[in-house]
Amino acid sequence: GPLEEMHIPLFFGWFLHSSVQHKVKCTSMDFLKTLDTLEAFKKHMVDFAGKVEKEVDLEQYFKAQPKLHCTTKFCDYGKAEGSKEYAQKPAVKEFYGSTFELSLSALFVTPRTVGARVSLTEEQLLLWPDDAEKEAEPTVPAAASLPLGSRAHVTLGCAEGIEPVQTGLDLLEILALQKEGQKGELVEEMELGSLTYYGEGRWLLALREPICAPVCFSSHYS
Ligand code: 2AM
Repeated sequence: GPLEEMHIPLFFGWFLHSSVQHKVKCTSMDFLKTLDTLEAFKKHMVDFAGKVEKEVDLEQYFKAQPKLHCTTKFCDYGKAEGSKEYAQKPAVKEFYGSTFELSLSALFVTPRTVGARVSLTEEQLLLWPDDAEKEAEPTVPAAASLPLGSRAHVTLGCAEGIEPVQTGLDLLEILALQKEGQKGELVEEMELGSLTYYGEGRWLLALREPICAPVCFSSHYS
C-alpha cells in the first residue's frame, strides 16, 4: 500500500563526506579549465557548441551538482522496478549508515554531462543492483555485456536541460567503446592523468592517482 511505499527513498547511494566534496569539485573545475584551453579540445569544440565559431566556457556550460553522491539504486519511492527487493537486500540493511571509501578512478566529459568514474571493490559490489547495467540497454545496447559496477559514478555537472541519470549512460557508452577495442585518441599526458578522446565530444581522463573519497551509504528522500 501507499504507506509501505513511503518508506522507500528516492534513491540509495554513497554520499561523499563534506571534506572530500570540496576536493572533488575543485579537481573537476581544474580539469574543465584545463580542457577548455587545449588545442585538441578547441578542434572538437563543435561537439559542444553546435557551431564552430561559438566559444564554450565549460565551467559555465555545466550546472554543478549540490550534493555529491554515487547512486546505487534509483527507487523513485518504490515505483522503480526492483526497488522493494533492493531495499530488502541483507547487504543494504547491514551496511545502511556505514562508512566506505570509494575510489574515483577517472573523470569524463561529454556534451551532456561531467562525472567521475567509481571503481567498486568486491564488498561495495554487494550493494550494487544486479540489473543496473542491463537497465541502460535501451540507450547503450552493449551495456549488459559490461562488468557489474561499470555504471558506478558521481555526477559532477549536467548541461542545460539534461537530467543526471544521463551521466551513468555516458560513462557506459565510453566503456562500451573501450570494450569494442576503440583505443580513442590519446590526446595528452596531463598532471592529473592521461586524457583520451573517444569522438562525439567524449573525453576521459584516467587519473594517475585515484581520489579516495570517504562516503556514507545511505538514502535520499524529497
Ligand atoms: P546520478 O546517479 O547520475 O546522479 C536522483 O535523481 C538521483 O538518482 C540522481 O543522482 C540521478 O542520477 C539518479 N537517477 C535518476 N534516475 C535514475 C535512473 N533511472 N536510474 C539510475 N539512476 C537514476
